[in-house]
Amino acid sequence: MRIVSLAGGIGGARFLRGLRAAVPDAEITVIGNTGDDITLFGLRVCPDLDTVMYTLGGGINEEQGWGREKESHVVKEELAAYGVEPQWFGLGDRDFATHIVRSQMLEAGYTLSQVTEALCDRWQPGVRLLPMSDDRCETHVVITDEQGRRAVHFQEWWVRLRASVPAESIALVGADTASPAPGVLAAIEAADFVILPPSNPVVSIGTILQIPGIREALTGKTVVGVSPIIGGAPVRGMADACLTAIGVETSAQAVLSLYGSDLLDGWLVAPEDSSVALEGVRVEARPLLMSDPDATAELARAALTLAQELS
Ligand code: GDP
Ligand code: FO1
Ligand code: CA
Ligand code: CA
Repeated sequence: MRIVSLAGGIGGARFLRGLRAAVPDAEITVIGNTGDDITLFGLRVCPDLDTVMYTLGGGINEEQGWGREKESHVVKEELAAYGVEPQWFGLGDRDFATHIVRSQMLEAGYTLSQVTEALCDRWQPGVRLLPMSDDRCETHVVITDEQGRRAVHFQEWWVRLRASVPAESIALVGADTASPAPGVLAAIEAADFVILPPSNPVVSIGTILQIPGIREALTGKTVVGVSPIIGGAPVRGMADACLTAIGVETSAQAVLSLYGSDLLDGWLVAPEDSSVALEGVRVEARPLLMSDPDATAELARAALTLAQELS
């Protein structure tokens, strides 16, 4: 069985862990969001790729959901002692090593796909992890604060401002000229079906869908999505602030309509959202909380079963 999944960070990674457990023999290709990527201290940081890699590779900080377990922060403290900015982004020592390897390889001329493959050689995530694109495209958010109206990097809005300032708009800078990374379109083409985990519909899945060619490639496939919104609120994170920025209500219904029936064939919602409907899409209610590995594998199995029924 060949499965393609698009993924952001925490929601995507946790779902994928359940999917891998549900179908250990399947060939799973993950197309990861790189819109969150940022260069800090001269190093390239790819939060969502790393979250997937560490989560599936057994190195994630489980409570936090991102970064490494058993982490220390000596380098961060030393950088702060020099007054080096930004001090609002918390890179740990173990995590720094990943960014050093990545940056060294990028500097030597390797593509992000090649670097990701090399990093995954160590972590053995059990899936093929591909960045959505090897081209640099980063999510920016237009805000108005005491410095006036300006665009800031997504990480500055998300981490420094904790999405407390309304996002007036969200844009993926560089998307127009970006291409899908090698293997992305071929994996979609070869897939038996495509599963959208409960990742952020705007800054994770929505970002990947903006890379020219990806959405079009998905149209011909059987695609099943899992709602990240339960009973009018995101399970965690600030997806509501992102949805508001693009004029979409925070509900399983509105996210379904946003994706649309040209993309989705099936949509899993929580029992409290069972009235959700859209012509051309089979909607089913299932427990959507990824509270433990068993519940997550059960959710993945439900998505798979629906995809198999629809394909
Ligand atoms: P991020 O990049 O770290 O923000 O992670 P993703 O984009 O992959 O996923 C974030 C989304 O996951 C949020 O909108 C959450 O609502 C959703 N999410 C987190 N945990 C759960 C869960 O247990 N069940 C469901 N259905 N959604 C979840
Ligand atoms: N999220 C935070 O809220 N604060 C941080 O200091 C922070 C550091 C960080 C370092 C590496 C990494 O891979 C992720 C990190 N994140 C941090 C998460 C990151 O901002 C994610 O992109 C967002 O949570 C949304 O996906
Ligand atoms: Ca993310
Ligand atoms: Ca379809």
